[in-house]
Amino acid sequence: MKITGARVIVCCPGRNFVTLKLETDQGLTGLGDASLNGRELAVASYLNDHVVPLLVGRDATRIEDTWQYLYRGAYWRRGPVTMSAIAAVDTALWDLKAKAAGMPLYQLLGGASRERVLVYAHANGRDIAETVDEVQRQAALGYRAIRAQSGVPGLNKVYGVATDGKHYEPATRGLPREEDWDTPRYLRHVPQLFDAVRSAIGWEHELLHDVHHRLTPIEAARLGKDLEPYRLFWMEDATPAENPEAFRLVRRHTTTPLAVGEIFNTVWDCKALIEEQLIDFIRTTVVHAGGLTHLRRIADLAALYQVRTGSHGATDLSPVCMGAALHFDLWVPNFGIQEHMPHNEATDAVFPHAYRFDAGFMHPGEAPGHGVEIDEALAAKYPYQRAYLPVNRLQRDGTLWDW
Ligand code: EZ4
Ligand code: CO
Repeated sequence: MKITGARVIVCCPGRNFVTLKLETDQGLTGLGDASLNGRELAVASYLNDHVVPLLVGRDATRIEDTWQYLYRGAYWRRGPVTMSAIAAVDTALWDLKAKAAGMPLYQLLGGASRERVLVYAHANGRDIAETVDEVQRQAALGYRAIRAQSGVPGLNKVYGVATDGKHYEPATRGLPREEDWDTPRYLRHVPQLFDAVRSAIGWEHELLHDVHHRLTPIEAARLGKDLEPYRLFWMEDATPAENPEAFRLVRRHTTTPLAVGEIFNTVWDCKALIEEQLIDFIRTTVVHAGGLTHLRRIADLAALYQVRTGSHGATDLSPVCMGAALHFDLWVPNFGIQEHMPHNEATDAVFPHAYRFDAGFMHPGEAPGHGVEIDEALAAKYPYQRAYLPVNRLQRDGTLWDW
């Protein structure tokens, strides 16, 4: 099976998605997600200008060799743009191979390790009362695991909290929005939030929280300790992870489980954190960590240290990524949980898919391949719109902070 064509499709059914479509001499097509929030066109160019010319004429069945060719063969390694582009090719090749075999992709990975995939929902509100209501609403929808985020008194815009009282979507059209931040206010507030949530919902549901890289290691240690009574499933991105040693300090002080990795691109970003057992969940995802071929390598390293997977699954990863991720999740032996934010109706219409939600769990479906397609005519009705993620500044003096 030879690759005869490769096309990059950029569309914006509410937010921007970059999709790679491979065509073959057998008439089969394969899809891969290449979306990188706020830097979409860089990946589209990397693919169009540098990768597509390498693909045409290649043997589509040589997934591993193509991965190595694009990674080692580029000389320039790693980074989110490179690894998202490689991921798109890799995902499309797995899709093709599974379609050629007439099997759902999870069968090629080794078959199902479980019946269904545990997912967690997002609940957010402008204050604690609103968040508690939203947690209860998500529980009523059937979710067993729920991430809770709330506005912080005295701060205008906080990560994870919708401004319109609906779904949280961080990217905004035009130039980046500015948010403000104050660590002492946040640290006082979050334990109160989880106290209220546990009082309202009890102990049957798993609860999660995303710190979104805002704390220093000792502050993260403090928050982890303060949250111990509420038995979180995880505390996410408690401190930036460029310096993995920072997590030693957090780990030394708290038994709250730690999750990291949604912005990691390769196993090298994870290596020290996993080998030193500084984290409990690795959040690398198909699109930003080099595709299924590389994600599998990360998961296998993690398994040696009882670190489980918890892949990123925000709405800025397209349904193509979600479909591929669910096949991975159904197979991967050391599965932990999968993030799930439902896409809007327009996105679901552009990307028809076989995956489904039922009572707190998802399943990738039995369609051959990863089970996600693109309606190109519909996608063409939603052209690219410039959009950025927000930036964050300290309320006190305007210093640029981690968003
Ligand atoms: O900020 O996907 O856990 N989920 C997250 C997301 C990320 C966005 C960035 O594009 O942290 O909301
Ligand atoms: Co996150």
